[in-house]
Amino acid sequence: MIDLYTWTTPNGRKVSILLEELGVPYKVHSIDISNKEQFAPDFLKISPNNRIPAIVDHDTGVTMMESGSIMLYLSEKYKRFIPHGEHKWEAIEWLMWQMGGIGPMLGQVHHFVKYNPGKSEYSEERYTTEALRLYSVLDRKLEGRKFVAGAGAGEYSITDMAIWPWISRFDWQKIELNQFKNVKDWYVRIADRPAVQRGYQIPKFVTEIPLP
Ligand SMILES: N[C@@H](CCC(=O)N[C@@H](CS)C(=O)NCC(=O)O)C(=O)O
Repeated sequence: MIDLYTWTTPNGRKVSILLEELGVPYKVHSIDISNKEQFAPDFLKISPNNRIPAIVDHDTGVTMMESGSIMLYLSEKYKRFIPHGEHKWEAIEWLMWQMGGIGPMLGQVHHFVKYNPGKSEYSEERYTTEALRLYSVLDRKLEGRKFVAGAGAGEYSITDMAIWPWISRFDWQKIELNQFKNVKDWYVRIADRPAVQRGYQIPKFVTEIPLP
């Protein structure tokens, strides 16, 4: 059994979507980051960086923070949702792109554009420009493909699951998704998956999945 410590955010949803796709039993623990629960001493023992998501895998004794690492761990444990051979590295390459680019940069867009508009014109412009650049990169990668990494037109993998929850906040980012046709088609394709719809509502319902 796996304990999942999470909240209703893109990084949290990455892992709940993967656990739903895997169909393995897990127990959800809500860490309300708006209530500073991520700073509780007991949570610090599980997630030394005071951030969600984190897991405790009681089958193996592994305790882990960092969503990218958790996704690699689970995909290796269950031998699913990671392409084989050379495409494994393509999947990891684009997973790292999400971890280093999409996550931190779109997180800043949420901070300045959604929650603090007017406080720093420079920051709003800088992170919006960066968001548009990252959406363009993803749009080019998805040209002629169904999924980000993998053989042929791509295989649905942890890489898609890591990027998708950040794109699901396109309205927060004031991104016109129709401007990025390949991203939009990919986004809707993944939004259609029952496991994604379940994982999106962990640890609780906030809204339906936004659709363009
Ligand atoms: N690189 C980390 C980032 C985790 C992260 O930033 N989590 C946010 C929610 S999406 C959080 O816990 N924020 C709490 C805080 O800022 O205090 C990961 O991918 O797991």
